[in-house]
Amino acid sequence: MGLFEKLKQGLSKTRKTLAENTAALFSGRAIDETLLEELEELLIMADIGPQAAASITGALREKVKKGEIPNARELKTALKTEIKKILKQGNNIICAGEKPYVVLVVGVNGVGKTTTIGKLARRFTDNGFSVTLAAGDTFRAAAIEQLEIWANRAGAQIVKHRSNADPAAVAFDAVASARSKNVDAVIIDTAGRLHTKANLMEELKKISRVVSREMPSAPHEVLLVVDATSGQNAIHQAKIFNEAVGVTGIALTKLDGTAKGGIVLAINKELGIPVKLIGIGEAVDDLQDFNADEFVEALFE
Ligand SMILES: Nc1nc2c(ncn2[C@@H]2O[C@H](COP(=O)(O)OP(=O)(O)OP(=O)(O)O)[C@@H](O)[C@H]2O)c(=O)[nH]1
Ligand SMILES: [Mg+2]
Repeated sequence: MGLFEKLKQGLSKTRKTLAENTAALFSGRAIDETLLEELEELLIMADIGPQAAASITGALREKVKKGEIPNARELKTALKTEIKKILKQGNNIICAGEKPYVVLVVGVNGVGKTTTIGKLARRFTDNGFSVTLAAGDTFRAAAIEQLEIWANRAGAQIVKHRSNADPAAVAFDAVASARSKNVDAVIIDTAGRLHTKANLMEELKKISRVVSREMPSAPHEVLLVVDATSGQNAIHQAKIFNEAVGVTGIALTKLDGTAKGGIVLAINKELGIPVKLIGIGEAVDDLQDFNADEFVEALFE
């Protein structure tokens, strides 16, 4: 299966709601205010968020007024164009610059941080880069074991301490070890934490601080992992993690399990943080770079 087919399959639930409902909406009806209102509702149901939905339908309304959208087919094209305008294309995550390239991975419980790290590590090693994983989730012994399994799968090294150790110390050691061995990338796993727990957010700040003590330019990427099925709560999470550690990109996971993949737009519109990676399954190759054009095409095809 090609990558685009895989993306389409992963997005099938969102696609079903969006494509089928818009098809029904667009077929043979006059493009009037009622239709635009129904469209706005439909976009909100796909979790595109009220702000993005209003801005999209607002832009379409203007075009309709100017006579630029003569028929339903043109409306679909115009809708895709407006969605693409909202989606920010971030840079892809690649190992570049001073070694090692340090990625700090954060997020609430169970969103897919460790899985995403495993997939990303594998992608790096497949491209010929060496990788060190930092077992910064010291909260549970099982978390360290889970990361070890992914390290083996990806051909990456792992730096770990015993459970309950200070995660900042693990991260520091991983970066120091990678520097001394000239390793290309370090990916730091962290324990899932509720964004509402201030002390746990402080712990994240400390990890970031300690890493930059060892390497001033690091972390080069702070990746917030967000579960696409969490809906509008994702916006709230992103806001608070961003305030704490300065999120540079979002990995949106479990897009294969939700009918509400529109959350990508809400995140872009309301926070301006680019979605860089998307997870469309549990397997090692179910990770893709986010590509705005492809994403929109896959949603409506
Ligand atoms: N369907 C699907 N499942 C995923 C995806 N990414 C992760 N998962 C699953 O989500 C579950 C949790 O994944 P983890 O990687 O352990 O999540 P985590 O954020 O590290 O969890 P904690 O460390 O406990 O906070 C696992 O069963 C994964 O297989 C995805 O893109 N699609
Ligand atoms: Mg984990």
